[in-house]
Amino acid sequence: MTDKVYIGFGSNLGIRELKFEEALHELNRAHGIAIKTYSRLYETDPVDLSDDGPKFLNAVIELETSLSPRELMESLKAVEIKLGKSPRHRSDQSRHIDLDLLLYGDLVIREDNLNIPHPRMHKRGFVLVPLAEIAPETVHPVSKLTIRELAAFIAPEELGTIRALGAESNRQ
Ligand code: PH2
Ligand code: MG
Ligand code: MG
Repeated sequence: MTDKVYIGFGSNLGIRELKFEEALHELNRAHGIAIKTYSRLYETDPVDLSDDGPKFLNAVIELETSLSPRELMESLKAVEIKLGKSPRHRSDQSRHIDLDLLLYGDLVIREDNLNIPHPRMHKRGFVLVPLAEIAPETVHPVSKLTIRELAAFIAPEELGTIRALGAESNRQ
């Protein structure tokens, strides 16, 4: 097993909590993957969707893996397909399941079909908030900032739309 790897989970169609359970189950079963921990689920407003879809549940999962980055990507794609994602799915459409490879240790890979760190992760509250819950001191290998530091740049208006499931509502 190698470096720590972080995977972003997202779902805004169907029974979203169930998809998360299924994703954890399938990842644990997959060859060369061991789940170490995962964040709570957060309900978030859709960002940059073209279809005006419902709210997402997002979470981040920490893995250890003996797979190469490319092998891991293939394995994530296979789990997405198994859990109902169309192979023709576009990233601006609502989905039952999305599993994004966010960080693979401190590797930086910029190739046609393989981009690590995930090229938009450092700007997205729905990634940084759950990631900061489980890995606040992890350093983003391009910006060299910690996840906690990156999360501090998220605008308060956006942070206000990100709510951990099971969290007490704010009583004033
Ligand atoms: N994923 C996207 C686009 N927009 N918005 C939220 N809230 N959560 C996501 O996971 C998400 C998104 C592309 O993968
Ligand atoms: Mg995504
Ligand atoms: Mg994706």
